[in-house]
Amino acid sequence: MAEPLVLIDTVGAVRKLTLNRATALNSFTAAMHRELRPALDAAAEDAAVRCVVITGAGRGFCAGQDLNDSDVGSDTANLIERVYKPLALRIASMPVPVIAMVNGVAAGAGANFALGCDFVIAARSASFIQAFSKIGLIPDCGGTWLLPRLVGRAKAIGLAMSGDKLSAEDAERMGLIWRCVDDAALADQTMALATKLAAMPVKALAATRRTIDEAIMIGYADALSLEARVQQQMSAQADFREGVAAFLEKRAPKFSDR
Ligand code: T3D
Repeated sequence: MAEPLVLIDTVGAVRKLTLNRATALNSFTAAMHRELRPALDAAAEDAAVRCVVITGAGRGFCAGQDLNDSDVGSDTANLIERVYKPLALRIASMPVPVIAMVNGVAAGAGANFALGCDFVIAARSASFIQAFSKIGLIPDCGGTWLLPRLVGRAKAIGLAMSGDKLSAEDAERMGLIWRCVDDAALADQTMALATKLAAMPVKALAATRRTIDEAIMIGYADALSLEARVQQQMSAQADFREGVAAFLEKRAPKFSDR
């Protein structure tokens, strides 16, 4: 039987998805997308999952679209509408925090797939490449939206036009990613963060992501009103009552909403 193209592991409340095409640096094929989307949907639907970690097998994270796949260049708008847009939106709408554990090179759509996650933790030896310009394309999988928001227009244009490799250290310094850590510490530090997030009120964490993303696009007064509406919803959840009760009773909270 062929090996799965996405390995699925569960450790406590953390679901780990590993892109598994190491010989091609885990570049995306139609077949891999057919496994990845259902794996993300299953994690979203499983009430026991409270954090998702995505990583790559072997020495790479993901080299973007597999340039050998039959999909390439035939009907690109259709490919993006059918595959990359739903993938980016799936990550952005996950009901729990998502961490990209970037173990090696992340290029093209693979880089932007990682950058769309809530946290990017990268090994010191990893790198990020907006490889699109080298083959006459523009950043996709959310890159044109994400890059200027993460690092500002000047750096976004520089990264996207040059297609230069950015080290994990520089990515952290630039504010493109959350953390760069020693290679040997990557798995442990990622799992420590994932376990911590999984024990937090994840419904509020997902609402935090949604509200920040929306607030970026609206005026100050509208953002304040949006905060009022979302906070109203959050304060009606069991997690809020539990958080306040735990604080007052000087005990650790036990959150359960999703
Ligand atoms: O129509 C559309 O396609 C629109 C959609 C676009 C979305 C996109 O993601 S476009 C961007 C696609 N990705 C790239 O252009 C990156 C291509 N890869 C590279 O530039 C380099 O591989 C890296 C800089 C990422 C890593 O370089 P290096 O020297 O560490 O590794 P390598 O030797 O180049 O790659 C190792 C193997 O992976 C190699 O196979 P081999 O020779 O050992 O059999 C290489 O061909 C394969 N590989 C790497 N990236 C891809 C790939 N095979 C297919 N597609 C890839 N994207």
